[in-house]
Amino acid sequence: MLTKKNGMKVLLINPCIRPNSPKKLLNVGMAYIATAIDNAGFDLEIVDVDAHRYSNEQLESILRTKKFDIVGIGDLTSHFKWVKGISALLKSYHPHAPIMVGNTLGTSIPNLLLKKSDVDIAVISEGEATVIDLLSRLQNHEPLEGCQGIAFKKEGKIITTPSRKIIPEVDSIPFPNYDLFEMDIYLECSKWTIPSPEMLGIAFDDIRAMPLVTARGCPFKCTFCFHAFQNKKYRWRSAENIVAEMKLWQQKYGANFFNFWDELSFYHHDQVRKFTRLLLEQNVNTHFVGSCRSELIDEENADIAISLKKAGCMGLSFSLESGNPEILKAMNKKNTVTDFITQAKILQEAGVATYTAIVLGYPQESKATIRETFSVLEKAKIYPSVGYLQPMPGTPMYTYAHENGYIPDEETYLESMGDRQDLRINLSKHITAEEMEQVVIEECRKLNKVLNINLNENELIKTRVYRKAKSEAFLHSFGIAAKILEEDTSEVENKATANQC
Ligand code: B12
Ligand code: SF4
Repeated sequence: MLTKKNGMKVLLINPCIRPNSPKKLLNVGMAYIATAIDNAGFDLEIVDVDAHRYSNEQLESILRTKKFDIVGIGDLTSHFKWVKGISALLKSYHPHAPIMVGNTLGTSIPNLLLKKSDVDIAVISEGEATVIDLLSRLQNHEPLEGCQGIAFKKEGKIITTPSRKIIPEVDSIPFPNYDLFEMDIYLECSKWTIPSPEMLGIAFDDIRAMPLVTARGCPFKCTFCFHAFQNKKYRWRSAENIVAEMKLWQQKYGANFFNFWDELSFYHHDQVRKFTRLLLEQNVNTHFVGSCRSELIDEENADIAISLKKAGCMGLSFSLESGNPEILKAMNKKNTVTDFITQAKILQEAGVATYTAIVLGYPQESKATIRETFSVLEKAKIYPSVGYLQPMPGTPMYTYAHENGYIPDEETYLESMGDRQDLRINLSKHITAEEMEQVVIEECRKLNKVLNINLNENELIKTRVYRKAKSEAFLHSFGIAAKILEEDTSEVENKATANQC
């Protein structure tokens, strides 16, 4: 019999984004939604494909017999194909249960998603309040037209309701209730999520890392970037609220490392100063990595780098994207190469690791601009996460690619999306795809040598954490990583791919 706390049973399906990865990453966005649903008293069940790595056949047999009144599917835009398949399957077995999808897919292409799949309701942008409003209306048989922040199918038409205001005070959002997920599985794999485990001074197998979202959105509008809080005000949590969450996970799950999964963790000097001061005052004694922009730290406020280090910051990521000023302008990045190099130097001197990403393949890209980007990386002494421009729906670069004939059919393109480390569309007006890939690999090879990173040929682009596992010393100190070496090459390749964000 169906147990109903509040008259409705909600099923959430957490997809697996990278099936070959040893990493199993808690779905924080879904955790916030699940927490809101559970707190509102609805009966909730989560089918966690990522945690269990269910095959499509296993998932089908699980879903066939499940009982629920509404189902929500987790996603990224690059998961369109999968969401389409799962929604068709759900409809075939449960034709009367509405299917909802949120996150970047629901936010960036609500209409296309509703037209081209069996999804019934797209939840747009911030999900907590919208989902509860939606569930209450479904439960009380009230019209969905009154629910702000959704698009839904009705009698063959798509109805989009007015957008919902964002939660003004992010500190008021309850911490995610991770007990709704199988934490043993996630904590066991969490060691794979550390960018530089050798810096920690903790044995690899003892690492218990947790994700934490300290801010929502980003005040910038780079032309290639889309996130679910696009065009919404940038909001960051108070230092007190973040530290309280860190301490809770230390106590509850033995967390000794925090990955800040933000668009932008540190924007203002005061924000960083308050946070680092509080961590030290309260003796939190932990490690974390976060993100910032290249202009956060310069010679005049280099003290920030030192206090970050003292407070347990192991690394900061700040994206260069391109070393060419014209391309940076086209990206609307509002960054300078000089700031990037200065900040890298200051952080490195303070003992904070520096990570960056590059986006190659804008229309202005040429062999010379690619070389320019790599020469900046060499000066900054950072080996990047290399990626190609993968136009994301909802961005100016997607509109450009669509309008200029690079995306003749949107559905086909959406189905082809995946890791940005693979070049799918070449927008460059100056070089062919083959030329671009060739110069990129040559430049990666050179940088690998100059920075003495020791990456294998097959890891030059699909690298990140795994590249650290290549040094003998690293392998000896960290048991599990060593096992990878004994595995066959295809497995090694998968793991390298898996570690690329
Ligand atoms: C963790 C993460 C990942 C993890 C995902 C793990 C997981 N299971 O969640 C991994 C490493 C796998 C990943 C991969 C990629 N990622 Co990523 N990732 C993130 C990151 C850093 C954090 C996500 C998060 O926790 N957000 C915080 C929560 C609170 O926000 P949220 O997820 O948006 O959730 C809210 C709403 O969206 C909504 N919601 C969320 N889920 C659901 C579900 C339902 C049912 C409903 C109704 C509502 C709802 O409610 C939530 C609360 O308000 C974000 C950046 C960011 N800060 O969002 C990028 C981000 C999501 N990733 C991004 C990108 C580009 C990628 C890659 C394509 C990059 C690459 N290397 O190729 C790959 C995908 C590759 C592939 N093969 O498909 C983009 C989004 C692109 C897009 N349009 O989908 C982001 C926004 C970063 C950016 N600014 O570029 N990523
Ligand atoms: S790329 Fe970074 S700085 Fe630019 S809009 Fe996206 S999150 Fe903000």
